Amino acid sequence: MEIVVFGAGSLGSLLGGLLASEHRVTLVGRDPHVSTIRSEGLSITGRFDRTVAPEATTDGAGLAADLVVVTVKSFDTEDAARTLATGEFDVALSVQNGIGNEETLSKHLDCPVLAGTATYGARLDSPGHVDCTGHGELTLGPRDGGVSSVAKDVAEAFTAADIEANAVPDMSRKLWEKLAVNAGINPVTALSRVRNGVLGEGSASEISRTAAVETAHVARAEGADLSSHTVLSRIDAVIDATARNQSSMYQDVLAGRRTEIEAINGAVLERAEVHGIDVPVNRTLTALIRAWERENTDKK
Ligand code: KPL
Repeated sequence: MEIVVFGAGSLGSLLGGLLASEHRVTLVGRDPHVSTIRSEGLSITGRFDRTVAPEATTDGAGLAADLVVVTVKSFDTEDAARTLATGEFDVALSVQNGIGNEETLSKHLDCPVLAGTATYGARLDSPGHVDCTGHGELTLGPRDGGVSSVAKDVAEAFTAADIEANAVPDMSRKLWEKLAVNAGINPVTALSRVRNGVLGEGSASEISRTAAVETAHVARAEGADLSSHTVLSRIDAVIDATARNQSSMYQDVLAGRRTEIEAINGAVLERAEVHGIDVPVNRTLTALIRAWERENTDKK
């Protein structure tokens, strides 16, 4: 299969690198990561150990492939969609944090857009090197629900490349479940500068779990069948599977970069307001990360 991975950050590089063992892959990213991949290949360590040689480019315009996997930060989805619209793809798959990415891609692309969530832990150690810090799974399907043969084919393409992938009929619920996990883990690890595993116990863990439960409450108001019990067992499982991982928001804060707070806890707040639900923990976490961003980034 010809696959473009648009967004060679940590998760995009891990997925793209693994896919490259089995498929023809083009990674779209930034320098110096891209130029290092071109000259030395992409090395993957941690749960996997291999060096691969995908195509790599900083220019994502006018590309064509069977599948494009979108892994950019949620605040870059609109720009990515406009660039991808200059190329040609049979199917697009969003594997991003937050909700609403698939809608944004669908506005610009002619092909079917699948929703996906990944619970792999990944970290870009240095240009050309990604460390897989937590083994997870990829779940994907049509964003409006149901099973499609396209989703099954895409899942098979990932499975062939050693990535545990499943096509499921209830992606809307899965997206809310992932949002609850991210709302609980990401800002708490970023604010306390700890790896995911530290949230396995203690009072920071209580804050994470309450943020996840609040998110499940909002999800139910939005029509998703998601119990508090389900999100609690899910967040525990993800903390366990990615214990060694620095969450993506913690990595952003360490690098002084803009975070995905608006697409995660900010999105929970926004939907909660529509339904008149109070989400004090999500509100507090959003306010604290926003304050950090104001002081430390130019939000570029
Ligand atoms: O998705 C993640 C992230 O860091 O954004 C988790 C699952 C929390 C893994 O770290």
